[in-house]
Amino acid sequence: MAVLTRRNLLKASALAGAYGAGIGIASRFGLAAAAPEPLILTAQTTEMKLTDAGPTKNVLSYASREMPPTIRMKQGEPFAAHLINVMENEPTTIHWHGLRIDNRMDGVPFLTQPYVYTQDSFDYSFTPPDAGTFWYHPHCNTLAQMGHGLTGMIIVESPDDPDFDAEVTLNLRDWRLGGDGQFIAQFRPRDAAKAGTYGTVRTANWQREPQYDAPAGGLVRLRLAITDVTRIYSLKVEGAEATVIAIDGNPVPERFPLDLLLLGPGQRLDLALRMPDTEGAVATIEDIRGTNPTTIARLRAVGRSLKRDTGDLGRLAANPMDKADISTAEQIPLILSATAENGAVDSICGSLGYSFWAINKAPWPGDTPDPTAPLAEMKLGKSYILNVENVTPHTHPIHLHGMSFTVLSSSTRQVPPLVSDTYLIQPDEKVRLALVADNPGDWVFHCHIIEHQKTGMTGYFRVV
Ligand SMILES: [Cu+2]
Repeated sequence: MAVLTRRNLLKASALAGAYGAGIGIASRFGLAAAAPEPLILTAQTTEMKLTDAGPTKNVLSYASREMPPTIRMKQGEPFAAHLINVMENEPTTIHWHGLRIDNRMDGVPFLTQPYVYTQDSFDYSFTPPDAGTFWYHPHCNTLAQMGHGLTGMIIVESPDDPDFDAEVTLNLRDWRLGGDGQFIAQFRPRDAAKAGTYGTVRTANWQREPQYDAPAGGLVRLRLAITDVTRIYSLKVEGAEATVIAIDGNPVPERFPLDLLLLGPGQRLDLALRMPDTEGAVATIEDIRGTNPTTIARLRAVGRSLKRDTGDLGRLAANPMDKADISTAEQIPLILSATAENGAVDSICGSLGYSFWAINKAPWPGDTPDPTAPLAEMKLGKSYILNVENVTPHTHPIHLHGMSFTVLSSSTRQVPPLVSDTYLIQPDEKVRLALVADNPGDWVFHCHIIEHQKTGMTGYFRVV
């Protein structure tokens, strides 16, 4: 848990003044629009039955004895949330993962806002420019707070969304629990220096292998988010035809049948699932990565077949985004490496106490008022190509805040031109990601395996 000192508190309140004065950026994403009634999100300690061993204590959520709510927003319409922090000795923030919103709403302590201390609150208000499947989580003491429960899903609706017969949302995550159902140490340093520390109990929507009913022969929009701090999934559906329609909130250029798709922490997947015709038939969603294939959830066909056809589904509209000008784009090299240099700096937002990773040889010292210099300064409106190279023997879901990129090419495989905020980069892979620097502010770029993020694999871009 974060260590609070008087000195840190004073620093934070001084910063609060600086942020309160405003950065003076009028966002084209419509921060000035009238804010609606805010959704109240109360970060709190609760308990929850996650295993057969009885209720797990010290679970964190934004609701009592429930998982964080799935938040529904409308594309292009203002949204507001009032975060109240009643967790004990836990400063927090909310980051809206994948939403290209005003920098002051991005939820990164010190960089974009002061942290929200216990008994304090913060008002978030923004207009989501993109439709799709997104999620939200704290960006302060992230491993502990996300590990204990603070990960929720966001659905941004578009009036142009095609018609489905049902929608199922799955928040996929693990828990580090002992045999008594209580939390054990959130990480092991030797694992943080490798793939990360895995949970012991796997859940979908905080349940083990939940089953949902859906109309037989109907089309289900299945929205998945990997909100775990560590686990990479290889997804497969048995017993139903599953078509990939969107990845990371953005429609895929061409739909394709789901077959062993790898998705890392932070990533989302939208599937069009055509349910079996026979009442009672079950479709199974599985993770087949590693040696033990696991059932994630099941969908059971109910009623007489609707006899729908996936081919009848209208297309998802592309999200509004400027296309990068490749001919004039400036190249930014970004090398993801392991490093043992530099110690971790103690931080009010939690430090794991180790430095194992770096971007361009600079390990992030932690969420502090004095982070390292930006990885690069970008000019507002200009095009850039991020040349990301993974020289580690591990896979990293590298995530950019505030802006979407388009995948141009990979050194190791054929990649479709996906629009995304997260790229799962394999060992020895080089990938080119193109973007227009269209959103001013300081935007974090980090690995979403939270132990990697918190032990060095973090940096930021400054767009001015
Ligand atoms: Cu990583």
